[in-house]
Amino acid sequence: MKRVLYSGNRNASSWAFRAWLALKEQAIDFDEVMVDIRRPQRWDNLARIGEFSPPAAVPVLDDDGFIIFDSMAIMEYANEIGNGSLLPSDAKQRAKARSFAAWQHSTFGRVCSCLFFESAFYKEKRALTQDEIATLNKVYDIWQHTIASFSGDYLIGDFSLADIMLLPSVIRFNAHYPPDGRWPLVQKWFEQLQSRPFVVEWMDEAHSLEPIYLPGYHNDP
Ligand SMILES: N[C@@H](CCC(=O)N[C@@H](CS)C(=O)NCC(=O)O)C(=O)O
Repeated sequence: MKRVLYSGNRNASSWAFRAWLALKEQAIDFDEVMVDIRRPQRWDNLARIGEFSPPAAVPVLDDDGFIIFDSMAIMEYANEIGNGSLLPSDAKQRAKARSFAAWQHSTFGRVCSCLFFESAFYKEKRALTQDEIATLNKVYDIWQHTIASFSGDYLIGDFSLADIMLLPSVIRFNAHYPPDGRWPLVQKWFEQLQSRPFVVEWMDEAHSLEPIYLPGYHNDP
């Protein structure tokens, strides 16, 4: 029995981070193959992934020859073969956790899209525009309200797939515009999330790497 996660660079692959973290949090054994997704080797490396996984992207989980692709599917699978604790037992709460996870998986990347995951590791961060600040204020309001309505330490009560899905956004936003005292529950949530041991493990490695500079950060918007 061999389980292999094809993952990506710690300071670039936010989708691999999510799959990796869900597996780790569920104490599931796996080996990891790091796929270098930096340009220009990215294209050859991902083409090799495409030989066994249709989207030719990471993450991919090879579970004893059975291929599961896409971060969301791997996270759900980790929860199902683990102890199931990453989704709330209450149906409405579970639906809300899935709502936030699905939003991140579909269109939430458009929120301050120039603050990509890689930029969280840049030595010099740029100042945000007024539009970006207004957008993040709204996002922090939504998160504050959501945390308050479930009265737990995480977004939807206990630690869940919603937290894992949102974590890379938490990291990129926090690196540029940490929540202040207007959002005390968001501040606490950010601290709790970022101090989880496996998150610290990934982030320590990410910070030790040479930053990956991408166009569009300093010029935009
Ligand atoms: N929806 C996919 C997105 C995966 C994805 O975009 N992965 C990036 C690396 S973090 C990648 O491999 N991209 C390849 C490409 O865009 O061609 C998932 O959730 O796993």
